Amino acid sequence: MLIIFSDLQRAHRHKYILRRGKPVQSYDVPERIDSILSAISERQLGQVIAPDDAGLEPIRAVHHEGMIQYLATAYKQHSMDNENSTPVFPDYFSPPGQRRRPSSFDGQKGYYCMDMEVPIDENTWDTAVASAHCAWTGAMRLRSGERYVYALCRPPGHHAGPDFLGGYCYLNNAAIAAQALSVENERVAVLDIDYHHGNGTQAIFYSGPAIWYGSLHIDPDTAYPYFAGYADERGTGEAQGTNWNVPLQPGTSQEQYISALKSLLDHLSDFDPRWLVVSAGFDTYIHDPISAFQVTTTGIHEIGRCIHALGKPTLAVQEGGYFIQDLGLNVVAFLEGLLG
Ligand code: Q9C
Ligand code: ZN
Repeated sequence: MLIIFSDLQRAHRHKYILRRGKPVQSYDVPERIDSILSAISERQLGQVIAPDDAGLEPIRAVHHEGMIQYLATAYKQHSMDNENSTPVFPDYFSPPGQRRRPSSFDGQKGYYCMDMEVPIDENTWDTAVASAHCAWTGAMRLRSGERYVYALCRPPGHHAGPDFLGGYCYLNNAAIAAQALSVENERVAVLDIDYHHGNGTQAIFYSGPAIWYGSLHIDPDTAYPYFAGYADERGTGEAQGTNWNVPLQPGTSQEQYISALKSLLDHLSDFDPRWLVVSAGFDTYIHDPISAFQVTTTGIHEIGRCIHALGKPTLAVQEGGYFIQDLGLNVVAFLEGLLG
């Protein structure tokens, strides 16, 4: 199988994030990449290639120009009046129903951000773009006949919406790939198996009938991203019925997870997409530091097999997964299942 990875992504390292008002270490550390790459080379899973430079066009297809410009320039604007160059965090947020985009930088920080887990530093823009280009290149390779591609993306993407950042995510890699696959309105399905709901991806495709979004995740009533991911969110207008959320309870067993996955895949098959993009997070893992599911490495392999059975050309895009020691093992277990 073909694997896309950019060394530029290694420079992405949060100095700290804020949790309950305190600076703490992020779970999204660069060592995650080493765990994945060494497992891939040990199992000789396939050739690792660097992404093509696609510029900003494919990013503009899913994110607002204002957010792109904000993200590209935020650190520079911030460090002009901060000599100690801390990362950028917002001080103000836009409340419900008050989505006016201010021209001031202090206002934009909150307008484009949903939480304190997406600090912006001197490397954020370049690494987020490199990550997006990995996913985009994967999409292009599918189009040119590759059957299975894995994009090793970091930072992850599925919490980034059309005009917001959040949950370690800056640019929505999977959405950028899905949009690039949907030329001439070809149907694309995005299946999200990360532990968390992909609120960004849902928001991007919520009114677009050509792109189906389905996700299994921890009930947002109990965990991040809290404000979306509920079962009654089904898409809007022409896209009514193309959004499927399956919230699962803390303690969900492997059997419960696989059986919920199989029913979601039935709906995916009914949509009959030409292409499949998987938002592949492995924070469902039983030992993950932020998971409350009971999925083992064997279960993750089984998830890959179930997706293989759909028989679609598939791009897997890396999202979460924070138990570093077994992350590579889990990625490989999934990809070997996906290959059938
Ligand atoms: N104490 C992804 O997996 N915060 N993002 C968790 C746990 C939310 C994770 C805090 C983390 C978002 C792509
Ligand atoms: Zn996650």
